[in-house]
Amino acid sequence: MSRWRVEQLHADFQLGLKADKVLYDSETDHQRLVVFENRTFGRVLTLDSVVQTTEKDEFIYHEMLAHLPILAHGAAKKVLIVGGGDGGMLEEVLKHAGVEKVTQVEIDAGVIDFSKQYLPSICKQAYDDPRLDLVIADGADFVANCTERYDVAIVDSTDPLGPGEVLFTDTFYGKAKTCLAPGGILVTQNGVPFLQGGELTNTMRAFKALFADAACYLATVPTYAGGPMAFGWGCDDPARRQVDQETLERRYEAAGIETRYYNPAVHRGAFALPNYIKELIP
Ligand code: AG3
Repeated sequence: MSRWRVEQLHADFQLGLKADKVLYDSETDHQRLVVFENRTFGRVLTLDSVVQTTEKDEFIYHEMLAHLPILAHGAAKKVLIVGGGDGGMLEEVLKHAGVEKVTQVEIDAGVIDFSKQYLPSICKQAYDDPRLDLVIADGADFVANCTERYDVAIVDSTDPLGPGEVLFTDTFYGKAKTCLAPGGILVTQNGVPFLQGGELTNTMRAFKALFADAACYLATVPTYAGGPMAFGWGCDDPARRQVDQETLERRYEAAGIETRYYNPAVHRGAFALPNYIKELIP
């Protein structure tokens, strides 16, 4: 028998997904983890009743947070992922042969073990890749003590509730910046601005104080309902955001990756912001 699962994220707005079959429902040390099957979206992962990813639309979010900064950088060898236990981000990042090392810092080992078993179509064989250095730790502690320098750092977090909250603070962003190599790029998940405008405002205020170039870009992910999702962009080299389409096309071709959302025209266009979102940026 199918039942509706309702996301409990916004005070005035709910997302309901039919659960044709619940495959898993349990508490880890950090959060409640559920996976259910939905006819349209495939397997759906929720943490504390908030949709994190689904088999059918995960490509949009993961491609836009992985390929966009890596191709904008042009020579990324070391990548840091904070969060992302489902492995979808890792899998996209590892598609780049030029990436020599990926450090992934995930607070919840339970999500990783679980994803290997229940979401293999999302993480594929990513966790077996020898380029991966997997660290089970709090992302905030990790960036505060990190001695390596990364070309691209991706914050693939939950929303700022529960374990993900610290990943939205000015302190965290400041420490994350210290993990970047010169000209390195920091990208972050910043929620759906129509419903979570304060999140974007706060992050953009922090980024403007920290980086020579602070911006955000957008992508529409069906199960992150309420309009496009915003991703933060911070970099001390403003040229990285201005790379022209022809150069991006060349890099994309050379990378030899297949994508279903990302392409260089979408990359450039993603930085065009509607006025209601511009107004949220200090
Ligand atoms: N993390 C971002 C989920 C955000 C959902 N929030 C929302 N709808 N505002 C996804 C993790 C996937 N690796």
